[in-house]
Amino acid sequence: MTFLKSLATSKGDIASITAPPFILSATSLTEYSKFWAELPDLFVAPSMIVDPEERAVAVFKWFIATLKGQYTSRNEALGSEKKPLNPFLGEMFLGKWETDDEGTTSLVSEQVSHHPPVTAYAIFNDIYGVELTGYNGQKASVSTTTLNIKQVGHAIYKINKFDETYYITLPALHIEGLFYGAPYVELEGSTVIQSSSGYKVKIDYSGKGYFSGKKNSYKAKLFAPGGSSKPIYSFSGQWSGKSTIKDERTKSESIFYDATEHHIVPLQIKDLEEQSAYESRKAWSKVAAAVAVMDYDTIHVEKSKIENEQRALRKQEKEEGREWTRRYFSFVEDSESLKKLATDAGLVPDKNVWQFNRDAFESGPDKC
Ligand code: 0T9
Repeated sequence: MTFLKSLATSKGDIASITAPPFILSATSLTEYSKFWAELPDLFVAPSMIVDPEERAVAVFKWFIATLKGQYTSRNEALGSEKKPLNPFLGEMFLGKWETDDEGTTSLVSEQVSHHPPVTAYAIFNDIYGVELTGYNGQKASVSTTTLNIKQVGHAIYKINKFDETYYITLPALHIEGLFYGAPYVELEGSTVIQSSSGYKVKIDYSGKGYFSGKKNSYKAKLFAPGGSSKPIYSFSGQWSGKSTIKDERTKSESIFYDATEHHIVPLQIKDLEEQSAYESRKAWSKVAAAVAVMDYDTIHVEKSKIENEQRALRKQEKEEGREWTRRYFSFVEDSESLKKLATDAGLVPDKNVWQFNRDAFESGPDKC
C-alpha cells in the first residue's frame, strides 16, 4: 500500500517512487541498451540482403526480435519487472558480443543526462558495416493502478554497404500488475521504421483483450516507397512468441519469426577489477550486493554515497562555470537527412539529437 501511495504521489517522477525492496533491481538503466543486439545474427542480417524490399523486411524482423529481451527479460529472469538503478551522469556501460558468424559487435552506452534521465548508445559491427545509434528517456504518468510510460528519443540503424538509414521510433508502455506486487510491461500505441529507401513499417501494439486477446500482440504493415496506402506485407502475432508474415500481393502466409526459439547471446563485459569507476557494474557493485540480499539500509547508504558525490560534482561544475563533458556523445543539431526521414515517418523532427562520436571512442580509454 505504501508503494501504491508513493506511486500516486510521484506525479510521474519515477526516481521519487520508493519501491519495496523486492521490486528493486541491481541493474542500471544504462545496461538496457544491450537489448538492441542480443541477437547479433538478426542485427547484421540486413547488410547481406541486396533487394531493398527484403532488406526492409529483415530490419523489421530484427526489430521485432529485440522486443522480447527489452520488455520481458526481467520477468523471465527475476519473476517480475524490477525498478532499475537510476544512472548517474557520465555512467557508462560497455561490452561486446563475440560470435563465430558475426565476429565482434560492440556496445557503448552512456548516461548523457541525469535530470531528466537520458541514455545514449551506439552498437556497431564493422565486419558487416552496420551501426545502431540512439538515445532514450522516459516520461511517466500515473493512473490508479497503472504506470504509463512514453519513451522519448529514437534509434537510427545504418547499413554502410547500401548507404541506407532506418529511423526507428520507440513504443509507449505501461506497467501492469502493480497492485499485486508483480509488475510487468505491456506495449501500446504504435511505432514506425522509416527507411531512407522509402520503405516504411508501421507497427501497432496491444495487450490482452485487443486484437487477439493475447498479451504482447502486434500488427504491422510494410509500405513500399511512393506513399501507397496499400501495404505489400502485413505481419501479426506476439512479439514474445510467434509472428506471421503475409504477402499482400499473393496472399500467401507463413510463420515469420518465433521468439521462443531464438536464443540471446549474452553480452561480454570486463571483469569488475578491470572496469573504470564510472562503469555501471563497478560503480553500483555495493548497491547491487545489498539488493541481492535485500539489505535496505545498505542499499540506502550506498546509493546516497553515489548521489552525494554527484551533487558535489555538479556544484563544482557550477562554480567553475562549466558543464559535465560527455565522453562519447554530443548534443548537436539534427542533420537534414535525418530530419527528412523523421518527416517521411510522419513525425516532427527533433532539433537537436545525441550523436555518437566514434573517433572519440576509438582513441579513448574504454575501447574493449
Ligand atoms: C529503454 C525499457 C525501458 C528503457 C525501461 C519504465 C522502466 C524504465 C525504462 C523503456 C529500454 O530500451 C526498454 C524497458 C523497460 C522500461 C522499464 C520498466 C519499468 O518498470 C521502469 C520504471 C522506471 C520502473 O521501474 C517503475 C517502478 C516500478 C513500479 C515498476 C517495477
